[in-house]
Amino acid sequence: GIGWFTESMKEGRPVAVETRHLIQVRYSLMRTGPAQQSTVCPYACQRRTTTANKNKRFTDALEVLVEYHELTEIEGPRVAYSRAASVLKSLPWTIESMGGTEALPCVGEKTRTLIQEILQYGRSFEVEKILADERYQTLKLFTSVFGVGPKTADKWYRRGLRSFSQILADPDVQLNRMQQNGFLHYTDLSRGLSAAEARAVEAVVGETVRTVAPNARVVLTGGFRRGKEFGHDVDFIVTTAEPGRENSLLPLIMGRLEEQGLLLFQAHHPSTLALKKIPCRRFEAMDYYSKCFLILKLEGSRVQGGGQAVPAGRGWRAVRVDLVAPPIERFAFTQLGWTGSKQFERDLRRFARVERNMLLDNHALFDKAKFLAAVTEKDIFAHLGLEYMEPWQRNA
Ligand code: DCT
Ligand code: MG
Repeated sequence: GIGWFTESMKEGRPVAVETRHLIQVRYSLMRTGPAQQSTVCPYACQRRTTTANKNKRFTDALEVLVEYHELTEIEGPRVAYSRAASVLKSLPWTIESMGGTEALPCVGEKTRTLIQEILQYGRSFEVEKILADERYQTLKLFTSVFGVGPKTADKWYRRGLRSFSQILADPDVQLNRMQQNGFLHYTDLSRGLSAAEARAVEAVVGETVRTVAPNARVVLTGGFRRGKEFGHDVDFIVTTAEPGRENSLLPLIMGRLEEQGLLLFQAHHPSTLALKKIPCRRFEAMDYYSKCFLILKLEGSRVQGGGQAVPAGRGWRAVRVDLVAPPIERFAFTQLGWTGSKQFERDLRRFARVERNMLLDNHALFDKAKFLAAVTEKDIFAHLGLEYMEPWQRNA
């Protein structure tokens, strides 16, 4: 995947090293089978999870349950099903019978029933019930709009709204700027992005940063760094070695994108780092760095094989891009936090807290009151006493 490739390019490591690693992974896959099921580790940050999911038929079903509980904001089952899905994604074999599933960590009775149903009937009745549920379908539709979260979606649902046209026709619905742009660019943004499109965005953002801040560093993060083939946005970290300068980077970059006519939407959140107490204990809480959520115009000519990548006759498509600009001494924590996956991050923090009595977030790692500094992600894994995981092994 792109993340894997660009990683080795950026860090100047020969690709051969990565290949050797891959062979090692393959070798361990050959040796590991159902007999070793009991050795599956309970935390996602202890398991190597690539994008090659061998249990997709089960994890797709579990993800419907995760999404349903996310949309209806029911925390317990959401956490339980996310953990179960993540364990199944990490397995180097495909589950073909119930034997051994009771030994898997985080796989409880409900998940086992679901696996059994899928093995026996090819589908899960609970999942089918949810997929047919009007509330689920509506909340899923509404939250697919950029700027609309579960709370707003539920408010609209409770007002009796069921479609985009009803929302847009309702005089009492006030859309904020983000939501207006979400509707405006809905078709493009709901299509998701390919790795080729992400690479094109990386080139555009890279050129822009080099123009306005030649000493700044910009690196790809998020799902595409993990080697995903599709994503909903492209995430980048921008930083500079000049102290305090990171706060002026994003306005400069947005200004240059605007000049080029590429900026369709921007929401900038200046840093609140100086005001806040870190670490923050809630994962879902945003970090305090300067960040911006953008919609950019991506020209088809910039995309390799661009012909099919953009809508016919238009020559460009809208893409979602996030930029975050931490101070340089926080770079490693930001990179580890923003690379994801979300489940990997949740388990990293939980592992730090429960197993090591430490506190980890996107800003820092604390052992009691002591801040543990890190220059690279490897330093953070080492502080936690965890084996290093490459970004492409973090698809938990
Ligand atoms: N993240 C975080 N704090 C949040 C939300 C997300 O630290 N409040 C991290 C976790 C993943 C990473 O940022 C990127 O988030 P997304 O772009 O939402 O996820 P992704 O893995 O890149 O997947 P996709 O963009 O394809 O949905
Ligand atoms: Mg992303």
